[in-house]
Amino acid sequence: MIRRHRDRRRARGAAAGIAAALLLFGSAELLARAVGPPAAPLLALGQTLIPLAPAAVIGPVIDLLGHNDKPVLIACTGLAALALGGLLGSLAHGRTRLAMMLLTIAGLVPVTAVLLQPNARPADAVPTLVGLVLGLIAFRLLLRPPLRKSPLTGGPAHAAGASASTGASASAAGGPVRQADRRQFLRLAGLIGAAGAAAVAAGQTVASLVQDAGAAVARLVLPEPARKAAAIPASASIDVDGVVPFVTDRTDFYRIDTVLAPPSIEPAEWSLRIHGMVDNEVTLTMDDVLDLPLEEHHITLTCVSNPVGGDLVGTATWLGYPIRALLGRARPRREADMVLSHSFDGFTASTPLPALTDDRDALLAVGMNGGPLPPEHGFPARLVVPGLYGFVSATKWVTELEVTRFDEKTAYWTDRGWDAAAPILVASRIEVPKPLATVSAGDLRAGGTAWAQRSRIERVEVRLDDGDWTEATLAEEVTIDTWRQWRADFSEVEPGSHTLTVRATDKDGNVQTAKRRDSIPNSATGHHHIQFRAE
Ligand SMILES: Nc1nc2c(c(=O)[nH]1)N[C@H]1C(S)=C(S)[C@@H](COP(=O)(O)O)O[C@H]1N2
Ligand SMILES: [Mo]
Repeated sequence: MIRRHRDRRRARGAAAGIAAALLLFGSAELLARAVGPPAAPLLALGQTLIPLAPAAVIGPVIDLLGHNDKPVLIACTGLAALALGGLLGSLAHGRTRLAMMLLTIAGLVPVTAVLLQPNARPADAVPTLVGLVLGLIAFRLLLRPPLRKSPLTGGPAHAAGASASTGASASAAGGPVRQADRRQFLRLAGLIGAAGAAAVAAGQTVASLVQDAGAAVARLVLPEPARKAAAIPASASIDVDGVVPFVTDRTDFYRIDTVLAPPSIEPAEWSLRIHGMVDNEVTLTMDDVLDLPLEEHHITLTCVSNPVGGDLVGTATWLGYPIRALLGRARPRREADMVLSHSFDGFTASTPLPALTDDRDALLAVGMNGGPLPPEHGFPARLVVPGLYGFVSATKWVTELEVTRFDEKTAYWTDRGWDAAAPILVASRIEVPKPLATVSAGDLRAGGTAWAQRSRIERVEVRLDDGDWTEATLAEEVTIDTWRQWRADFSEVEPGSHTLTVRATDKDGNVQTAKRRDSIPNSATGHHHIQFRAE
């Protein structure tokens, strides 16, 4: 009996704890919309966890979840918070005050996470604090002692004839009262929980609307380029249905970064400071940048985490100013060998100084495919450096270029086990047919993309099953820094299962290796192959 009684109180405590947590996050997320994005506690909690993730789990998580890693992280954080609320609530059974204390301590964790955000102000803690107070009040109300308990206090419960019931006999004698009491509890808990859940949902919806820095993006008017990129010839696209477009649409461009929501930065408040081992520190505002003679360049950007055959690669027409010229103004000292670029969100990348001062088109970019940068691709300004993976070069929301040395400073990913020196390796992938597709037997036309920025694609070869490597037809090359499309025709493909494999060779004669390795520390290798059926 006592045991059942305790179990019930535990369950009740757990439900109250979950409802309190829902209310905390729901009301705080909603209030955060009025205060600003850094104030949102779920985002802040998730964001605080990201840099703590051990290198060994980051690669597999990216492989497994790809673009879904962010929503999954937020959802897991939310569920963990609810579970903790339930656990602490269940400890209450009778000791409500202890549970309240533990819940308060737990509730201060998201408050701290909010305050740890790179651009948080004290006011950003207010929504979560308000949510915490509301959650605690709800918890207290839900675990209020039952109405009937003691006959001495009198009250409505006695009508049901439970006046003699105390202690162990309570559950036997107090049926209808207890049921009424439980119904009342469930109703209240349900109400609070539903209100919290609704608030979270509303908060997320509003968030996606408000946080879209769309308005600021639309207001930024870019100047005509002083030097336009040559138009992309039709012959740069191979004639195969299903091969991705040569220029990647802004909305299709892969996104990799460590922020759960892109920061919204007003161009008027943005500046870039070039400092460190320089003779002349330089600071530029957005107006300064827009007054410079900007250049347009087609550049293919790639992520070191791209799995073999993966889609963490894209080509855009970037508008910006050569970093070489900016560094020329700042005059790096002779002993410097690296530029540590800093982002508004705290991310850093270490780029070898020569890659930013040689003749390649390394850009401080403000435009992408004819418009400003989208918020998730670095609005209002980012770096784009041909020939280097994004993690050592392509800092989005860039705010500082710190001229320094590799033996003095390290960057976000190099601190987590990736190599500091990471030139892009020659790579190729099959885009048509799709993996596991069914095609007609007989003639087969395959197609895809290959890249070897800074070197050029010299040759692409394709192999059907265990056959010989056959040379693919290459589309026209646009620049040394863009990918290249290919096509290969096969005839008399027999009905049944087949494997298609691709490999590329760059202008320096480097043949893409068949040796499989992981993306950490400096990119995955191996040939991309797919399976398909002919019928
Ligand atoms: N601020 C910031 N910039 C960043 C990153 C980041 O996590 N934070 N990721 C880098 C990595 S690993 C890559 S591959 C490119 C991806 O750029 P994209 O998201 O525009 O495709 O951005 C780079 N710039
Ligand atoms: Mo990356």
